[in-house]
Amino acid sequence: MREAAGGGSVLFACAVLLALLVRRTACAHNYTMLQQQDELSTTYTKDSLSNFTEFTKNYGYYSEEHVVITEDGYILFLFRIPKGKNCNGSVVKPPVLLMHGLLMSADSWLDAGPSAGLAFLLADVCYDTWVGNVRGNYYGRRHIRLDPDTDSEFWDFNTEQMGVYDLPAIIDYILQHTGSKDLMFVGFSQGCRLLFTMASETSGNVEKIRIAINVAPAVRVKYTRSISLRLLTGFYAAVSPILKSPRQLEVLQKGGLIQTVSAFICKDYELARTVCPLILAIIDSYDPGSVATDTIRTLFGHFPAGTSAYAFGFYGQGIISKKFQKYDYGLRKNLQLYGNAVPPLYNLKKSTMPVVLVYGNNDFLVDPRDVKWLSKQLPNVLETYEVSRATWNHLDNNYSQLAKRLTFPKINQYLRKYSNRG
Ligand SMILES: *[C@@H]1O[C@H](CO)[C@@H](O)[C@H](O)[C@H]1NC(C)=O
Ligand SMILES: *[C@@H]1O[C@H](CO)[C@@H](O)[C@H](O)[C@H]1NC(C)=O
Ligand SMILES: *[C@@H]1O[C@H](CO)[C@@H](O)[C@H](O)[C@H]1NC(C)=O
Ligand SMILES: CC(=O)N[C@H]1CO[C@H](CO)[C@@H](O)[C@@H]1O
Repeated sequence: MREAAGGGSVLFACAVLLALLVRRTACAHNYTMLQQQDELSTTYTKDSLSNFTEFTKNYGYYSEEHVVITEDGYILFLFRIPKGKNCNGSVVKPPVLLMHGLLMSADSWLDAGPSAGLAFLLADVCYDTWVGNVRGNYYGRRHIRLDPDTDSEFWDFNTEQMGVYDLPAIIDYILQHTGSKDLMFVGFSQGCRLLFTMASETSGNVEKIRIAINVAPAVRVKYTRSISLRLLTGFYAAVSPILKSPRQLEVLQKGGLIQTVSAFICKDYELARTVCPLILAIIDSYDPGSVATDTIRTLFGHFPAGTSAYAFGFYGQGIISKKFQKYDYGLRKNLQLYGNAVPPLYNLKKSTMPVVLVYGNNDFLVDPRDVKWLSKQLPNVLETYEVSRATWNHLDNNYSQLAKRLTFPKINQYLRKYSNRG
């Protein structure tokens, strides 16, 4: 298993070396041009250094910061764009909640900019757009009692706690604040996993979801094709029981080695155009020309956004078990907790809200076969929609310039239909 982490690091180191090489070659090739562009194209983009509210302000959008405290004491930032800059009419009801993916944050809904970032797009067609965060990323790194830098207990969570505590707290906050009795949910990847976990493990919450749109839902991950993700999450699944200190338990955080180096390399226009798509391709599959170079320069300022070793390793467990089941704590604690040696399955039949599933054929993280399986388990699926681009992959959902044409219309179609305006 040491080799597994080694594999990830070796790939990453290769990408870094390649980056430096391309940079040198490019320099030799047209030094004058680079010199002219250097000022603008090699510094960090303004957006990559911006937090959510600053980012929206960079484009003339007004947004708000809210704070949600979960039942178990985690303090999470929740953002809201109450009305987009280009919305002329009145705001559509009920509110819409966006939940980000693994190792991401609310910022991932902005990174593609106002012409492709879903938070901008939705706000511009007049949805009251709320954007959540989960415990462990840089907007969820506080607790009423625990210190993430010194208390290991802070990091003692996986996606189950995010689904059981974070998501219901966020939903209740929005409903209370707006006086609405329900909301419309749009999740990406892990965001969808939290929704189905909440439905399975809590009661009284499904009723608060008028419709749930799930883009590349990471629920069962039996067929995940990404080698690097398989290796890395498998590694964490194996070693997490022996990790102790907060420094070991917080993984891939903002300001950590991987994020800092990626952001440093990819801020450079030339490298963002040539090498950084390959870094993304190591994680996902290759879809050339889909993600704009400036988006790449920006997104590594916000990705990876950090989580706990257990939450990360939980995906590894899922890849190994090939099931959507609860966390495997090992024989002794499983018996104590579940009364069974093997963790029980999550109950997908309890997800009775209307559901739309959206997936890409070339997604190496969330495989189409797993999405089709999910579609068969759920009791109330309205549509399972394949994005009409053969090379559409996982990260395109969040970063592609083509999202406005390829996924947004489908999302908007259902949100319209289920909104009060209809
Ligand atoms: C280098 O860039 C300059 C400025 O953009 C351009 O005028 C010139 O043609 C380029 N030279 C080569 C060899 O590409
Ligand atoms: C975002 O930046 C603004 C302005 O610098 C600051 O006031 C605010 O506290 C920041 N918010 C978060 C969540 O970091
Ligand atoms: C806003 O108004 C303009 C001009 O009337 C129109 O073209 C545009 O589609 C409207 N935007 C929305 C989001 O309704
Ligand atoms: C910021 C960003 O690019 N968000 C994308 C996240 O995923 C949705 C669903 O596909 C896209 O439409 C958004 O553009």
